[in-house]
Amino acid sequence: MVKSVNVAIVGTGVVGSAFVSQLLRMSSSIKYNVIYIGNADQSLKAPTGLSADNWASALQSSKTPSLSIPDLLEFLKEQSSITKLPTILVDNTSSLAIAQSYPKFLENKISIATPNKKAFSDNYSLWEQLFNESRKKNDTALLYHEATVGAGLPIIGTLNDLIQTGDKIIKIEGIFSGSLSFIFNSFSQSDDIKFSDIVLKAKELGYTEPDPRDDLGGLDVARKVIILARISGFGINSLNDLDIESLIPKELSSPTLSTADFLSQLPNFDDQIKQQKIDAANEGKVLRFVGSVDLVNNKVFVGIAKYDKSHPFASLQGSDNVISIQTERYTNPLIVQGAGAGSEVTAAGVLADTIKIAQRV
Ligand code: NHO
Repeated sequence: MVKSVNVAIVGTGVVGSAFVSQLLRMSSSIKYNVIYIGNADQSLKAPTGLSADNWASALQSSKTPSLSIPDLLEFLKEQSSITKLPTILVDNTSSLAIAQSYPKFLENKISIATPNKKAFSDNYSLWEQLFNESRKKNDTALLYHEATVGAGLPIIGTLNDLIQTGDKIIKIEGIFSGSLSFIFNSFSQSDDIKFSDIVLKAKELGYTEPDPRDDLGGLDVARKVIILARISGFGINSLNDLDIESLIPKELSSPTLSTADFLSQLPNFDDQIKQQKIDAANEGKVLRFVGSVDLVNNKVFVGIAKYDKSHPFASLQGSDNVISIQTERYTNPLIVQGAGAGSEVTAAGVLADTIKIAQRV
């Protein structure tokens, strides 16, 4: 008999759209019944005849508003009991409210695959609810979040495998932001290039968030670092416990400043970061925006660091991510490198998690 699972998808933006298309195009020995697709406005409940080519127009013309979280939970429970099939919720939003409701879905035997960092990098109490021992022992529902760090790169799975096989993590260090990777890789390429010009270029190429301050502030990197630290057993309580070195000049940190005004005033601060670059070059080094977790000294760092030109972080290309994991077994660090941002690779990371769940439930 063919194995079947129910799949409910919330969020159809950059990642969600690529996810739905990849899922509907995939050929598999498991049958994935899409029972719900919704975004912040509309939804399709128990749709039939969906294909990779028609789902977006079907959703756009739907008159069904999206379900509230409690209604979605009830709908999924009802569908599971009618179809007698396991259900997977795919959260492709960045909603904190949805993230906070994961324990409820899991308690009701609904598995989750997600690139949403909120559940794993917010307050530690939510992390504990999701990963405590009793849930691990009784879990009939699974929770996978590989794409919360490094998009589709195998980082979280690798880290979990190392820990579960008894290795001891010593240090994790990496370039975790596609946009900041591009900005610093380009900045180190020439003496004349201005930092503010690269930020503009990164925005034009679609590497940054619509407001580049969301990348420059370092919060996205900090969330990824918290996730890796927690998996490694370093229980950081919240984002407030981290010292994040923001690339937003203090003078431009007012939340009322528009994106356009921020970008037009950023050139006034080019000299500051240029001097940092010159100082690093005088030591034969380049600047990179990194995150690190030092498990020997219980220290976490998010900010600019200097690396020798021969270091793997110095030779990174484009918007790639690189993560180095040093352990008792891997005294020479294990290094994962490749595209760490973008809709297709991120969606593929979420889809790979969905497949793993479908195979295991
Ligand atoms: P969008 O495009 O804003 O889409 C969000 C969708 O969620 C919309 O359809 C919206 O209607 C829906 N939504 C919001 N609230 C909802 C609610 N309460 N109920 C139902 N629907 C709701 O966001 P993205 O870009 O598609 O991102 C989706 C998730 O993936 C976010 O959690 C994001 O953090 C995560 N993610 C995205 C990316 C990316 O490339 N866009 C990456 C990783 C994770 O690898 C990427 C990355 O790290 C990029 C990073 N900026 C970097 O490294 O430079």
